[in-house]
Amino acid sequence: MPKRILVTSALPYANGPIHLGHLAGAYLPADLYTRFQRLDGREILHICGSDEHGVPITIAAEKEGVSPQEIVNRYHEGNKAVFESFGISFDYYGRTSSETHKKTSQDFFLNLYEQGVFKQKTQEQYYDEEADMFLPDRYVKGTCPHCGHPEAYGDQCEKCGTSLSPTDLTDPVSAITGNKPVIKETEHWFIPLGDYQEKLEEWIDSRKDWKANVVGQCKSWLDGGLGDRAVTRDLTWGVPVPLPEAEGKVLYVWFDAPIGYISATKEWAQNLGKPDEWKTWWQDNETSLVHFIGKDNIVFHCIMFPAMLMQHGDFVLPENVPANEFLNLEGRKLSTSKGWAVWLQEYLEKFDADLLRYVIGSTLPETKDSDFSWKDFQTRVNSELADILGNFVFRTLSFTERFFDGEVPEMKNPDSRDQAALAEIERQKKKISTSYNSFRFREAIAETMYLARAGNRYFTETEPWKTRKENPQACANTLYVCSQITAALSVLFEPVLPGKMSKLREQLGIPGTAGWGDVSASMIAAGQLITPGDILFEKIEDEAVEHEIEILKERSSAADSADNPYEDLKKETDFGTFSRIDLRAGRILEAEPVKKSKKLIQITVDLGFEKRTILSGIAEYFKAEEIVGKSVVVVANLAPKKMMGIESNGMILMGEDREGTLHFVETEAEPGSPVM
Ligand code: B3M
Ligand code: ZN
Repeated sequence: MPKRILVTSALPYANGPIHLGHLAGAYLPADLYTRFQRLDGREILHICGSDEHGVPITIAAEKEGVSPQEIVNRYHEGNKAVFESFGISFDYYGRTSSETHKKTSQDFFLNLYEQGVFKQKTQEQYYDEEADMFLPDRYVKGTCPHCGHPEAYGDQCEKCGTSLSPTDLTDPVSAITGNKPVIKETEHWFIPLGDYQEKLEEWIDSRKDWKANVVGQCKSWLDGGLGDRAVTRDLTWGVPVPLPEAEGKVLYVWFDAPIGYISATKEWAQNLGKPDEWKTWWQDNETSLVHFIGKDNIVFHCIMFPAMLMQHGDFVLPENVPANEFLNLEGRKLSTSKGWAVWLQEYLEKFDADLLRYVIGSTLPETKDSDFSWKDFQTRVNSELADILGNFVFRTLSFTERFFDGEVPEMKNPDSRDQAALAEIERQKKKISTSYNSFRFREAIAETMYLARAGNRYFTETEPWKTRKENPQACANTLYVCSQITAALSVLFEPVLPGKMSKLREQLGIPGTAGWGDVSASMIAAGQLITPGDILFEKIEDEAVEHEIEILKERSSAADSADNPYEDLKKETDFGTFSRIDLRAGRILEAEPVKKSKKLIQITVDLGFEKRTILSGIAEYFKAEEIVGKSVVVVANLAPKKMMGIESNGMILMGEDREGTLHFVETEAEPGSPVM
């Protein structure tokens, strides 16, 4: 057992609010683990904070037309508050725009720089001439070379998960202007990850208790061979590279963000009035460092950051990185831009935090992607929390109140059934501890609920409503045993249901400081006064969850139509009106720009039965000479119209795509053929 545990949860980008996917990936498992270890008397610190740098932030700022600072200020406070309302018990929630962080990450960079680690290289990079900037990472979009997904990002394809570099994309476009980027040279500093390949392999092989999904991803990165990775970017937002020759460059967000764990720990120590205390957590070998993250962050936490830490030398390496897979929503991939998400803030306005902690905790994507659905939410709340746990506690407390004046009765000569039920407490306690210590939180929760189930079954089988008259001591024994189980549950369920269990402990007269070590088969003394109080869990009505599903559907269809970049359909027309338009196939014979016009090209079209002069406003999209020979479709009976002193006789059909780019409507029919 390590002396102390330092838990970190991935620093969420401060570019949007927290949703269920965040919770299932990192924050809830981290909190379950932390709360369990705290209860079990371990020295533990839970660090998190906002990731306020990187392209995700600047893109969000550009979309809204505000500064990156404004974006991060808005979401930092909001996210911090919502985590707290959800009961995520961070010891400190920092932010990477802080001065401490700037200094810590610059010092880290300089340490590696002075050790001669970085390679300085000139690199060809995409550049947007109109926006006048380089296009790192997500600033470039295009087609994924692996799966053909047309909307892959310059750093990753979200469809197939492949990690990319902007120049890997086919048909790249700038995410800012939609322009085709040009290639321009720039200087950057690279960490040669290949140099750490062997050390990393050895280290990962020595991690015996890591999750299979995490080791699998690491292995596939390592098998692919590690290369140089740029740790600087041409951006104006971020931690400035602390070198005079790197004016205008910042640290790559994945270089500075993990260092954010260290800077946040420093700030925590400062606030504590013991500024050096952070060192105990980062530099003492008896610290076990555990990173909770989602699967898309594995490479950074298991390869890049460890390589940085190894090279720096002053810090502990992660003991474990129990990364989770993804949580889907109602059977579909969660997507904030498509409105397919449940925001934590909204949830908390309607339901209790503990319900969601239980439901997500019970379906965590620990080994593979899992699904959250509102129906399942309702079922688990009603038939597990209310019918099993709530019912058991209610039966125990109200029976004690009614027939034993609210006092835990004394147990005398327990029979084998009583003893077996009491024995469940120790047995489950052990099982639950093992599950928590092995990062199997679903199992921990199921084993905890098992104790409530066992309690319920025991209550039903011993029939205290009958023994009350026939055998009062047997009845007393039942209620004694049930009180012990209830008391045990009030601590064993604490990591999952902190709000409800603290209330329950009050009802039982158990001090709030009770810990894992206090859980036993004789946790609550005979004679202890208890108060039944309200039922712990109200059932959730059908309408309530149907309403949530409705909201989800509405929001996603609103996003769909906001997503539709095309004009609405024109009003219906009849066939007669349509058939009066004479469309013909034609071939472009000659084309030349119209003098003094930016837009017009004068085109001679062969219509088979005659040649026509047509003026077309396409000069901004095509060069005159490149359209000669094209087969086109012409509106052949359009009334003549004079432009720039030239008469145009007809119109050439064009398709206009979402970017406003024009494309000819082409036909293979010979010139003169009617188009219908
Ligand atoms: N902000 C990515 C994410 O939110 C990133 C995590 C940083 S952890 C150091 O998924
Ligand atoms: Zn792909």
